[in-house]
Amino acid sequence: MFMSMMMVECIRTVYLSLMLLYIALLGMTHTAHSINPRIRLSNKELWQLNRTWVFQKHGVSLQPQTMLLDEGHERLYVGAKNALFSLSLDQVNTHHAEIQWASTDYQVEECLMKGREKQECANYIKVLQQYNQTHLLACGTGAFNPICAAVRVGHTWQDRLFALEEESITSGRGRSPYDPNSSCTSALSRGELYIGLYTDYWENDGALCRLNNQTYTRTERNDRSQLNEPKFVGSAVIPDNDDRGDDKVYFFFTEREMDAEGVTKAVYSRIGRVCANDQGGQRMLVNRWTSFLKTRLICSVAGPNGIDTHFDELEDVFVLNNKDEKNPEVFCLFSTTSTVFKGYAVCVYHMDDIRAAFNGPFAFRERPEHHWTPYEDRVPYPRPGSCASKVNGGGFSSSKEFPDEVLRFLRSHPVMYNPVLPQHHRPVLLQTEPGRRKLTQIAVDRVQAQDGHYHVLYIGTDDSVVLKFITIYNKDTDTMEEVLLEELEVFRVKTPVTEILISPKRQQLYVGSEESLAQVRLHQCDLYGSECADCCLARDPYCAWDGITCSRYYPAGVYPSRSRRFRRQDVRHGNAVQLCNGLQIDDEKWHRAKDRLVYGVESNSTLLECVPRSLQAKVLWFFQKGGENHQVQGDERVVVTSHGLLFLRVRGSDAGVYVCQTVEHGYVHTLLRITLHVLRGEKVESAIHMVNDGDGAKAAALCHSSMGPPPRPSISPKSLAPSLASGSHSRLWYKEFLQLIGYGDAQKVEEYCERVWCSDKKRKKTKKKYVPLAGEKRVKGKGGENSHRAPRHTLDT
Ligand SMILES: *[C@@H]1O[C@H](CO)[C@@H](O)[C@H](O)[C@H]1NC(C)=O
Ligand SMILES: *[C@@H]1O[C@H](CO)[C@@H](O)[C@H](O)[C@H]1NC(C)=O
Ligand SMILES: *[C@@H]1O[C@H](CO)[C@@H](O)[C@H](O)[C@H]1NC(C)=O
Ligand SMILES: *[C@@H]1O[C@H](CO)[C@@H](O)[C@H](O)[C@H]1NC(C)=O
Ligand SMILES: CC(=O)N[C@H]1CO[C@H](CO)[C@@H](O)[C@@H]1O
Repeated sequence: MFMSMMMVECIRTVYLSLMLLYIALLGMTHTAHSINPRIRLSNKELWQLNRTWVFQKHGVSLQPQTMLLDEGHERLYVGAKNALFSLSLDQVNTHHAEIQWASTDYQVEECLMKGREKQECANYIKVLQQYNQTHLLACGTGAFNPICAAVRVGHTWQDRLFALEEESITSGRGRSPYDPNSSCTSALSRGELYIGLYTDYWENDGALCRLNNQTYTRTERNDRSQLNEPKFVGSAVIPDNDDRGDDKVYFFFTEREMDAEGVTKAVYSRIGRVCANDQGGQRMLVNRWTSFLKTRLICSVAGPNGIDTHFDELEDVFVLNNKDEKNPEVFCLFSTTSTVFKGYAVCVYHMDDIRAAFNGPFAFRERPEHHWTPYEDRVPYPRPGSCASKVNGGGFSSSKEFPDEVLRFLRSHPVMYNPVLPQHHRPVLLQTEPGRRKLTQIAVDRVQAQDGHYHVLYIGTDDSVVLKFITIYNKDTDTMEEVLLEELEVFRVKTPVTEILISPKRQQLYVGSEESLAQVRLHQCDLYGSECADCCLARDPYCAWDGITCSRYYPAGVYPSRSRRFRRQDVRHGNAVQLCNGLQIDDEKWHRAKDRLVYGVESNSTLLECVPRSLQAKVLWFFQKGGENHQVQGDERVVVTSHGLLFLRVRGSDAGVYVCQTVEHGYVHTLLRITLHVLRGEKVESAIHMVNDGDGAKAAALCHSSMGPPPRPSISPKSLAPSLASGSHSRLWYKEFLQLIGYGDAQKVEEYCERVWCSDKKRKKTKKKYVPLAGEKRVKGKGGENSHRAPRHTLDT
């Protein structure tokens, strides 16, 4: 009885703390960030805009596990199931080369006999590194029997080489995991492979290793204080100073913290490091790291009541290289470890802070049940974790000469006391809405804009999408602003993004998934709109208003001086009012607003469409009466929807002029003026009868006069002009009209029009290649799926 009450109490506490966590997340110091991207592009739209290319093996799932960018050879290498591909960086779907590297029948047979699934018994490439100028190193699972080989790529791209060196095939044990699904990370520097992986069949031995031709160095086997159920996420070789002997290898991983009973509990994200030249010890720690240290990576947000919410599950790492190769910026994508609540955060770490943590106090605890404290006694010399290098006095030519005392200390103190805190002590990006998509991958570009440089974050999701963000830190308020610039659906079929590589040189993104590999251009400035305000409001650091269009921004020297004078860009504030208002006077703006005529039928529903290009703009409606504008607030009869103003039952008194305005960052834009005419019910009835009775001659005449291009947007003054016989869009007029008055479903109307009015040939003539614009979406028609492709936004193009 007592026990069960305790249980209930315990569950309640857990529940309460989850609630608190959630509330804390809601009340965080981030400024309100819009959920909508400024532009959302479907996969189809990306294609129509020529912004993407896709590499796919028809009928075969690609299952890329590794991707490697080789700007020197202008190729993208992809390690897949039983195959390696070399793709053109220009256009991934052209001129590809392929190496088939399957396991032998015997190996597959053996794998199946071990009780493995057919799917697993194949050679999945898990390691792909540039070995030297002419060769790659490739390692695969080899149907649970890892193998490695050298791949010849030639000196330059002109060699057009891509071939496996058959004689170089060797065992890949310790260089590739056995299981295709196993986590694994590797880096290659000066002929040495640094790798984090599970080295054994049963996935018991997680290790960080260095391998070359002759030697290997690794973490201790079965030592949970070094690694405990690690998940390997990333790795990088980063120099400390100009002495190569001081180069460090950093590993990013998660592991479980052990409690007093040795029972594993919470997951932590870690950064671990070793000296690149660590040769292991001489008498002790033979073939073991003499320099391995690790510490915790913190990515958390402070709640209003002092309870921090931690993002402890490291999902992906991106090391953004700098001109100063010693100081790249490290971007980490985290999620929460809670199974109830999923939130995501991106934190940025500076090398100064990382080094400071490793140079700080070692962590120490008397017994496992005690708390960690900073170790305050004497630390032996040379300081444990330092490298055998000239910079460190040059007293040791190799780690084999380190005193036993140093090695013993290092083995008993592998953890640093200070964690690494992120820049600004907070995430730069936060996604806390439960039920949203999962975030899987990150890549980052550094972009120079007029008002400074920005990090553009590309984040892959589990549903085929790449999100393009910038984040802006406000020093005065100590807050972070996230701007979601674009949401790109890079794959046609919903699938998780498994890898993102970026080529700043080519301004391209290479995105991998199980099925295929997509290449996507980083920006398409003209999509933001054709006016200065559209461009400024977009706040895309790649883009600026050049006086004529929204186009690529180049920092200096590229523009002729004349056009630089007209250049407008304000990434930080998106202040279009200030930047663009001089360019068009208000009066002129008024006249630029399009006029529309819309017919409604008394007591029936009518939609006044107005969809701004920007999904972030707020739409306001005004009704003009007696020379004044009255804002339409909406009620149970008149609803302000995201597609426009919807009258559920039109009344005669609704007739008049409606103005659709958008407000974004204080910038007011009048998009449309719609004049609504309300028709009396009986008149319409007779019109329908005319159509139903099949006034063939008249209908045919209408068809012949409807050879013009499809009007856009669909409900335009012209297409709705009541002058039936003379209108150049009569057929469309009829279609719209019939739909408008709620005649059957759209499909029927379409069929009816086809049958009665138009031959196929004529219809083809009227078809024009149609490129949809951002923010454009299809809506459901009144009677089910709307089959016509009416553009649903009404900005001038
Ligand atoms: C895309 O490319 C094709 C062929 O190269 C071209 O015909 C088409 O106009 C392009 N579309 C756009 C939107 O640029
Ligand atoms: C990886 O694991 C998932 C789920 O656990 C499974 O569906 C998939 O087939 C595995 N992949 C391979 C290549 O074994
Ligand atoms: C690169 O490595 C391969 C394999 O070890 C070797 O055969 C080749 O000569 C090396 N190439 C260069 C340019 O060093
Ligand atoms: C491996 O070592 C052998 C001799 O130990 C040497 O001849 C060969 O070139 C080395 N290969 C590489 C790839 O370093
Ligand atoms: C043209 C027309 O009047 N259509 C419909 C309008 O709404 C009434 C009542 O909802 C219907 O009876 C009409 O058919």
